[in-house]
Amino acid sequence: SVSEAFLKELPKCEHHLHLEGTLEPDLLFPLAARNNVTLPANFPKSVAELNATYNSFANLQDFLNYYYIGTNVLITEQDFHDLAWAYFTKVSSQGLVHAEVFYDPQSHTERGISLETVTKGFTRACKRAERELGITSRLIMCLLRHTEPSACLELVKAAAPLIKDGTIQGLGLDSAEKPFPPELFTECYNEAKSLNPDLQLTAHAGEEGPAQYVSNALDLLHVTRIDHGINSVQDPELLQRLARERILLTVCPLSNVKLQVVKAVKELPLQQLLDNDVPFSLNSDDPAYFGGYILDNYLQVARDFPHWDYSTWAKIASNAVQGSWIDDKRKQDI
Ligand code: ES4
Ligand code: ZN
Repeated sequence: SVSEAFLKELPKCEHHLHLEGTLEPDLLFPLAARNNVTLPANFPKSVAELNATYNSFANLQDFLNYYYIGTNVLITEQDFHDLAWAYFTKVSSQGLVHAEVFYDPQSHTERGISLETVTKGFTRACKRAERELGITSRLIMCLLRHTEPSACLELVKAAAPLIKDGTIQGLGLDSAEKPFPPELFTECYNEAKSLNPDLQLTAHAGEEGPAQYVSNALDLLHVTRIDHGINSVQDPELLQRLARERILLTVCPLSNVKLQVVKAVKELPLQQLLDNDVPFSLNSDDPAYFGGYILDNYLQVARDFPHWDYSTWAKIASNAVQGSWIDDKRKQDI
């Protein structure tokens, strides 16, 4: 087993982090008050009550119901900046050097908050993180798969200027996985990629959904990365393909336990991925909801896979760097 100090110092990259999922309960209530946002009558009334609620999600949908209520307290550009900045300052002390972060524009535009307001706030925090903390980042816009594909296509079209000018550097697909398979969004992905060939593509697949969703995301959306992807182990041929094509799986250990995808981190097929040479990174998903940021995820995996030595951890960290959407110079520097 390796030391906590080693894991803390290990240069880490985050590839699966929903910025809206960094909204801590102790920021949610003050923001609701400041912005005059009325929370639902049956919503927990205190930070303690909310934390207790967050400790017992039944599944992905149960979590998402709270997550979307939480997003409603974010209103101004400053709110979005402050949220992301709080995240960057927190993980700066956990050895994080690079973050590729998701956001869900539709959860804001449907409330009358403009795409520009949200994107400007988050982008300002990303630039500040590079300047003041040395953390590089990429901004990934996600489509909400529980909404109509036509609504997602509208978002892509509205985001065209931001995709063309590189403000948005990646496209993702999130929210309730089943019964919304990747192929519903083929046109959205094609359209987005046609706006800027440098746009990077990823999609949530194989968290609650089957290995077939992973294959379809690769074949039909042409993604080069898979978020979660752990159900890929149901299909040995898919595992070989992931290894051959160097498709990174962005695994989220604490999330998988909190959403009852697995009973414990030690049940995750991480050894199987290593044995098959499938690259994966360890990530926090929605840290304010799942009880841990990037280092907490590394530490829990180390506790549940105590036989992994320094070279195994160096391999995991190196795969995370290699799978990042950064140029070779930045990879070297990390
Ligand atoms: C998410 Cl864990 C997870 N899965 C799918 N969509 C999401 N949005 C925020 N967290
Ligand atoms: Zn996610």
